[in-house]
Amino acid sequence: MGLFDRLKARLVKTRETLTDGITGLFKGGRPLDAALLGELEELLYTSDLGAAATGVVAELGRLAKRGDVKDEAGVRAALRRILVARLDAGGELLLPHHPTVVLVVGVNGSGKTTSIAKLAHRFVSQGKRVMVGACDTYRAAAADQLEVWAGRTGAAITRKGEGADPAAVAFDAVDRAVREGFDLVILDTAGRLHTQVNLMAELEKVRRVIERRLPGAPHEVLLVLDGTNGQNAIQQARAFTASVAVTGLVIAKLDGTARGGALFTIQDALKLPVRYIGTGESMELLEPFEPGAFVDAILSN
Ligand SMILES: Nc1nc2c(ncn2[C@@H]2O[C@H](COP(=O)(O)OP(=O)(O)OP(=O)(O)O)[C@@H](O)[C@H]2O)c(=O)[nH]1
Ligand SMILES: [Mg+2]
Repeated sequence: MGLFDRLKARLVKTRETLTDGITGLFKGGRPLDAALLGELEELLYTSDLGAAATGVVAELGRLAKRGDVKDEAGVRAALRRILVARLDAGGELLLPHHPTVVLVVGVNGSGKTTSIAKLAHRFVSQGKRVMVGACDTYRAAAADQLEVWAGRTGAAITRKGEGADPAAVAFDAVDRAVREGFDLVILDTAGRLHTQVNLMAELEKVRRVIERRLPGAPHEVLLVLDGTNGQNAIQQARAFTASVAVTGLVIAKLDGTARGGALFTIQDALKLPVRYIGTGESMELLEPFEPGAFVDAILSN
């Protein structure tokens, strides 16, 4: 199965809602008029496009008025173009620094540790020297989970005991990576809610300590969002962007959700590029985000 087929297979729920919905709208040779556009807007809402749905349909309406879009095929093609243009892909992580330091943050259970394992796998497979740092020191099991992944992927790990200062782990990991010549350091952090003020402040401290050891680092702060959370992810994400300078998004668990459309609202609201999407639990199931492929996967029939 190629990458596109896999993505299609994983986004089946979102696609079924959208494509079957569009087919349904034009059933019986209905003309493309205001009523149909209104129903299309509702359909986009249902697919969790949220506020983005209005803008998308307004644009379609303008095209229809000018006669540039006339029928179902035209609507599908125009919708594809409009949706692709609304997405911002961050592209594959580049590793311009040695080491490049990536801090990973997000709410509880969003998919941080799994996404880190996937990233480690990806870059180890490319021959890079990768280290993961277990800055989630609240549960011993968290570092154990990361260590299992490190073993499977061939990444090195820096960890300390339960209850250690997360910033101290970050410092040690970066320090060791600098001295031992690693290409990439990925730091796992404990999940936290945006309402937990102390924990949000802790992220800032982790960041400061990293920078003290390696000026310019962390080079990337990735916020991992749970794709099944849909619109809720936005509120959570805002707090993270306010506390720590998030540079990009990873949307995990896009498989098996009818809410793939939330990606449009998330991008609209946060203005942050999506670097990767997670489409399953195993370590190969992370894809660099490609707007064209993504829209095709939720729209093609
Ligand atoms: N289906 C699916 N499951 C995923 C994906 N990414 C993560 N998961 C699952 O989501 C659950 C939580 O993942 P973790 O990586 O442990 O999440 P976390 O953000 O590190 O959680 P905390 O450290 O507790 O905050 C696990 O059961 C993962 O297998 C994905 O892309 N698809
Ligand atoms: Mg975790």
